[in-house]
Amino acid sequence: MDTGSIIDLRSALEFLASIPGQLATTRQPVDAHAELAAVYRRSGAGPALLFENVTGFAIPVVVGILASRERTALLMGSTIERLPFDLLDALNHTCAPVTVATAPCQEVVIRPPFDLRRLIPAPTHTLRDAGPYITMGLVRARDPETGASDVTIHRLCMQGPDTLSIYFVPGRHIDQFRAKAERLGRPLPVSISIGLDPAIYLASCFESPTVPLGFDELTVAGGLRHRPVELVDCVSVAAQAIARAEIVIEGEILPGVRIREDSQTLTGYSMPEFAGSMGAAQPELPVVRVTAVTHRRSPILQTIVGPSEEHTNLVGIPTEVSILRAVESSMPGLLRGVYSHSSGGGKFLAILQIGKRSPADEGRQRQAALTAFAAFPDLKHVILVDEDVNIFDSNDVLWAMTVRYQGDVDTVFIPGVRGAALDPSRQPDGTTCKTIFDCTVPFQLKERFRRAEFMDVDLPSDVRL
Ligand SMILES: [Mn+2]
Repeated sequence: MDTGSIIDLRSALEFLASIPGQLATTRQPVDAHAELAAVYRRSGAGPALLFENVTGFAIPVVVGILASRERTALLMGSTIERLPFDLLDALNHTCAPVTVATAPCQEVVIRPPFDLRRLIPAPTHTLRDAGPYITMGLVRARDPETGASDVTIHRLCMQGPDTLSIYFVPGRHIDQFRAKAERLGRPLPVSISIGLDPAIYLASCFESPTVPLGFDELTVAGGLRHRPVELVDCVSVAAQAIARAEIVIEGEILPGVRIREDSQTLTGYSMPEFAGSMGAAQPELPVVRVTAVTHRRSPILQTIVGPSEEHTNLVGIPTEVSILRAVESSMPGLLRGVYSHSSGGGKFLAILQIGKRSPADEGRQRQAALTAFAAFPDLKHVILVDEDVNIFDSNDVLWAMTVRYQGDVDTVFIPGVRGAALDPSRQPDGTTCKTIFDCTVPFQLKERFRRAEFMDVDLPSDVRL
């Protein structure tokens, strides 16, 4: 199979099933309440894991489709190293979505009354979570003033039979649409598409300023697949959903209505967050009133268990593209590779592989780091290494930091800069110190720092690794 056959979640699962070690399936019964997430964590989050028998539900649940960089690369028809370069190409060659008249996601239509909590096996991740969460719900809405469309993944907690809370990190585009609608006293129609071609999820995770307000991220998914994403009109609201989604929740974000995120449990917690700790429950969240649920025949619920490599890939790979694009446009050819390291959840730490070509490139590596901070405002630490360092191997990066770096002259502090809201170590006023660790060799000294080079040979046929 090749990636040309991937048009939705189920074709992606078929693709993964054809590659050893990428998809595991269990038929043992598992409870969506705290157990499913725990089993996935216990599995080591290696292969994607399909739970076929979720207690009390007819719908299976799949976790971890994008939980390894290698698998993500395979699904995009790319490689671990090429991923940000190929995504940048998609960003430069976008393809707009099209609307289709009939869609697989509407093979089954469920109208009120219903109870979401009995319909969809959304996992509760830990015993202290605020409730069952839809974590891979791609929310799509239109700007009530300009008509521009946006897609983003937001955490959605089931609060009642037809009620979801929706959490927006401040500044997110659909929250701006919601605020505009609220000022007009109107609800904001939304579709929530679940279980998608992984290219759609990856493209939806681009952030400003790379994709400004009014930029439809689905055009990047179309660029990645060289084929437009198909949309369909919702059956109950003025919104559009992903036509080949497994499940679609239709609804409206109500104006002037708020709910406490942990209103059902009062634990003070929401769910595990990407930086590794339990998230605080938000005191007041907007509310989605669900107007219909549509799905394919035999649908599959896709979910993500965090904090995990899956978060890192979803957030980090688009971050790499933002950095790559900015550095490429000002200093073409200098940046050989970029990795948004998982220790920063794909947001806080970037490793830049720099290829100095002449004495004139000396110092451009630090300019590249400054450019990276501008391209992605949440970025906190940048480690600069040479082209002979494997940026995906933390041992190799620490080797460069140990033998090619002097703390007093190769560290650049940029104190008092506004930092990421979710960085636990930021100052009380929200500022942070951005730091550049320049572990590159001065151009003039490159010969002296040459790594040992061994001959390129094949292994003896009786040596098994
Ligand atoms: Mn956007």
